[in-house]
Amino acid sequence: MPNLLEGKTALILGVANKWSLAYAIAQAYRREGAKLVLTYQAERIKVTVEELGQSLGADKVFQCDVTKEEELGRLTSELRNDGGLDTVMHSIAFANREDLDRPFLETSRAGYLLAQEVSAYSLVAVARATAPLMPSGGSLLTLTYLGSQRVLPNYNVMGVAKAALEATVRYLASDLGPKKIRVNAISAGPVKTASARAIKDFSVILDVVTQRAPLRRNTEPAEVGDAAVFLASDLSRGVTGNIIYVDSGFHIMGL
Ligand code: 1JT
Repeated sequence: MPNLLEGKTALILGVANKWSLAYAIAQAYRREGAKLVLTYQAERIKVTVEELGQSLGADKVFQCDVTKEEELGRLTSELRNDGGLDTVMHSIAFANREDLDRPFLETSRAGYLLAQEVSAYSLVAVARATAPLMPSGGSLLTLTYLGSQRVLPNYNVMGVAKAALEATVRYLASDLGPKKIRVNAISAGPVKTASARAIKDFSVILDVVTQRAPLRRNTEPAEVGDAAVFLASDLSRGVTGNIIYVDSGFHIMGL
């Protein structure tokens, strides 16, 4: 494999554990020669993420809660002194468990707003905080899921948040294109991450994919990592505002 990200610095938000898609993406970026900067949301996972950073060969690990403007501002200043960025991977989402368990109709105002703030608005906030660190252009990337486009059982408020996130990708791509910053998303097939483990009947979802997806198998985190390498690298220099499906082809099927 050539070193597709040699000389580039990548900021990755959302590595929480070894199963995180962000972890697989970080591994792929590192393999391709990128310098890594990781962030974690709160003190509670500081030690874990610092250890993950060490195992990945990350250069730096910072705290940054994306719902706090002052923490994003601090991240910007710390990274500015460090020589800027070339690519940013946003791998952050949250919804209250009860909103993924009961009918969508029962979603509370607070639960809806929380999912939107953490899962969709945070991309706007991260884009504003990091664009100045990419003065000669760069790539911003996020993760989404088919539940944004179609109704899937239990995805509920996250589906609505991912729909907003995908529209956010397009509006940011339009705003940041003139600055040579590209903005894209990977729509990953379901993967048994820590977030997914808590979802009831998640193994049924995985089984349906193996039966019906064109490739007849589930998505591996490393496949998402490799697609992310493409989108972070100059190979994708003409690609912006796009949602790339890395899902064994599941999204094309009607039944
Ligand atoms: C969150 C969770 C965001 C789980 C997520 C997610 N994006 C994808 N998944 C996995 C998933 C979940 C369901 C599903 C398919 C995939 C949990 C915590 C909050 C953020 O149903 C078809 C429910």
